[in-house]
Amino acid sequence: MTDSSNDAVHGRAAPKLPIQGKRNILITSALPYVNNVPHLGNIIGCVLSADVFARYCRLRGYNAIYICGTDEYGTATETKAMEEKCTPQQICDKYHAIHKEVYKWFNISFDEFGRTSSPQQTEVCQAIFKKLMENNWLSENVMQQLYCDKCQKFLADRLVEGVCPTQDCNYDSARGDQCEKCGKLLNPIELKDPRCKFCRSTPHIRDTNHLFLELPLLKDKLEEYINHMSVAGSWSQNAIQATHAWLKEGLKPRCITRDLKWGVPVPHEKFKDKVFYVWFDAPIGYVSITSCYTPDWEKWWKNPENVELYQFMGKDNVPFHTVMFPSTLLGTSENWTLMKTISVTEYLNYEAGKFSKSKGVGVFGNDAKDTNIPVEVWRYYLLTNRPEVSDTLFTWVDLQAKLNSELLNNLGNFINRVLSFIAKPAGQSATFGNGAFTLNLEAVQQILSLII
Ligand code: B3M
Ligand code: ZN
Repeated sequence: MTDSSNDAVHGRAAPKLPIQGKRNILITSALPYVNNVPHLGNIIGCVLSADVFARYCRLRGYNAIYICGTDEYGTATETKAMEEKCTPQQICDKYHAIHKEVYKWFNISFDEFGRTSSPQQTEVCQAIFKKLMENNWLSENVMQQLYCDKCQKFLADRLVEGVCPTQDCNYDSARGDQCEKCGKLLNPIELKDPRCKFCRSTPHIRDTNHLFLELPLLKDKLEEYINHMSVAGSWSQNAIQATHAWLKEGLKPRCITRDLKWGVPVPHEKFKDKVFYVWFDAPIGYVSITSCYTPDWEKWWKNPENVELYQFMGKDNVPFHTVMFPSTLLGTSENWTLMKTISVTEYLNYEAGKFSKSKGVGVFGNDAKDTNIPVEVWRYYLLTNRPEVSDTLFTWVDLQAKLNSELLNNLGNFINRVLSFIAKPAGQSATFGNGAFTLNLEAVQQILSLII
């Protein structure tokens, strides 16, 4: 038996690998998008919750590793790069460093915090794709998409604006994916008078070929997995509900390619100018980041008999982890470690509304640090206020009240009383440091028996 986690005195500890006969726990938290600074909702929603679980596992003596990193590809990054007038790579470098810094301040105990724009990601993602291709789980289909002649590119749904097609709405700045005024989900080609968000010119419909993962053909394997694991791993109600909502709608083939540049290239002659859809490659990030942690990553990821995979995330990410990602892995016919337990949070709201990265509403990781309130207080507050079964609310007044009543009054008082009690010289006592501090051993024993 080799537990090598402590043996590297110099620099980085040797990576942990599964140990026969021990509980081997692989923990992940959703990979945050790299286009912004994380806010408190993101922190409690994934990284902090998983951190507490990882700490618990290590204390229990389980052999656990905690893997996370930034999700870097896709439209969101390309758009941010346009806004900040730099390259997607520069955006990723900048925000990856910010995320890393914020999580370091929050004392998040990752074993590896990586990124999805790595060569390892390309390698693992393309290998999985090739297996899906070999096994005939992919199909080709023509889609109609808006193309901007001036920008010379296909426009992602959110990058088209126009008049909402809903009769009573007619909102003139509806986004291609959804009208913000009436809430209707849209297909961008339905917009009246569509405009390119970058150059304001009128885009045109063009045919474009894409690859689809044939979820309907994978249905039986997938349902067998869900039915078994949701019981074995005690999935939370919100996870089960979100999963069944997807299944009930009927599984449709899902498009896994995009007409973008910033992504993992599709290794296929016909699709070589395209990249994988960000939600296809993002969960593969868990695997590729583990491969940056250890070259023996397969011992974690292709070892379902000896490894338990626990995944933490916000509720909007559930179907990607309970339906899409397992289908991708099942489709390879390889022996992957599939998720056993999923821990899902609802939303943490801010004062009266929602945290919003794009609108800059809320408390962001760096704001928390700048308050000079110790990180333990933030960790305590967020964890006791964790939106576990329903949304919860962050307010400054509540933070102050909890700090004063629970931490200072209750816990502070308790510790203070304990310390004064055991320091009172009575009965058999032990003296330390020139008699300056005397311990009442009887009291110490009494207290210890209460605690242990
Ligand atoms: N980046 C969404 C999010 O940050 C997405 C999660 C990926 S998990 C593989 O909420
Ligand atoms: Zn344009």
